[in-house]
Amino acid sequence: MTTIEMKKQNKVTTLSQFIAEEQAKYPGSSGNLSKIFRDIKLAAKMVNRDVRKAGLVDILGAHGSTNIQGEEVKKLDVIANEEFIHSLSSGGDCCAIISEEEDYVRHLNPEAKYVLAMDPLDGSSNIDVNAAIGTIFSIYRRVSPLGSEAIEADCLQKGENQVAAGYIIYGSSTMLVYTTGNGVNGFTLDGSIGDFCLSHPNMTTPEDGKIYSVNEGNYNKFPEGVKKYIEQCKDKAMSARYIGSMVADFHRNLIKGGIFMYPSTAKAPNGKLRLMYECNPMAFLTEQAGGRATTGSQRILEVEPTELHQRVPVIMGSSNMVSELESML
Ligand code: AHM
Ligand code: MG
Repeated sequence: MTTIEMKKQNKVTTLSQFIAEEQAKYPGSSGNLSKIFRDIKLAAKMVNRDVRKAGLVDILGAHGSTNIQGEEVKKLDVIANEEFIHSLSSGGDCCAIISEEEDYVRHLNPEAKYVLAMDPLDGSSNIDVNAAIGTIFSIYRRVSPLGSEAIEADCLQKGENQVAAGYIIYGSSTMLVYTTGNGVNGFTLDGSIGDFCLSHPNMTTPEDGKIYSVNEGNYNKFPEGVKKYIEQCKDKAMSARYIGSMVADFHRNLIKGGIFMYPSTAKAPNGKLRLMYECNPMAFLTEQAGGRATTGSQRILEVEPTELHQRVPVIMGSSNMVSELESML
């Protein structure tokens, strides 16, 4: 049945309808969070359009600059960053945005009460090879008073303070998956109506899985416990699945069950992935889906951030798998 046919039978719930219904459960709600989702949705559709036509027009490849971590910035990264910032600043419901692609805090409406953290286009090494990529976002309520410029403490909050988090995966279809702390729901973009429709209600991740996702090229530099765990995965003939695009690896494991990790290595003791833009939002989603997320020694959501682009080792996914690895560290 097509979405249009389902709509005729009143079987389709769009993202906006779903959010409005959720908001109605909180009569005193200001609706600002819903408006941020409206802006995220618009930007997601614009990025989706650009990702889909990237091979046809000249927006693939390097931008010619490097971001603050010294990595090459792709053109599409820059475009996605601009599209999200434009949509969220026009909407006026964020007092600040922090982005993996930006060196500093971007101050927006001082009267607004939310801060948004994002990785506008994650997995960028996959852009040129037509593999799945994604956007990751995370929303915090500011701690400083309304009416003034956001301060560092607004932007550097523990993951457990997130009021919402989610991602958009630009894969074989485009999906937006999010949580506001009441479970996880997934919406698929139906191009024929130009809207995200509820396709994966109440997503939960299996307690156990058969997939392990890690860049095994770094194996020799992993901590001994991680090496032992990987050997055990092989002994059990589990499936190794690793695209190198966190959103895509995460999304698959969320649905099928599995463990995703980017552990510390001798060269990078804090791993590669960023706490504010990648680990915290994914950890919130993981826990909301029934899984676990840890650095190996601490729950990700309890890590006290000290800088915007901070990295942490990450192990997340099916709860029994994460606990087992943890016990080996
Ligand atoms: P990016 O934000 O520059 O795209 O880097 C993050 C990506 C993740 O999506 C992915 O899990 C990881 O880097 C892959 O790194 P590696 O190629 O070292 O395995
Ligand atoms: Mg990233």
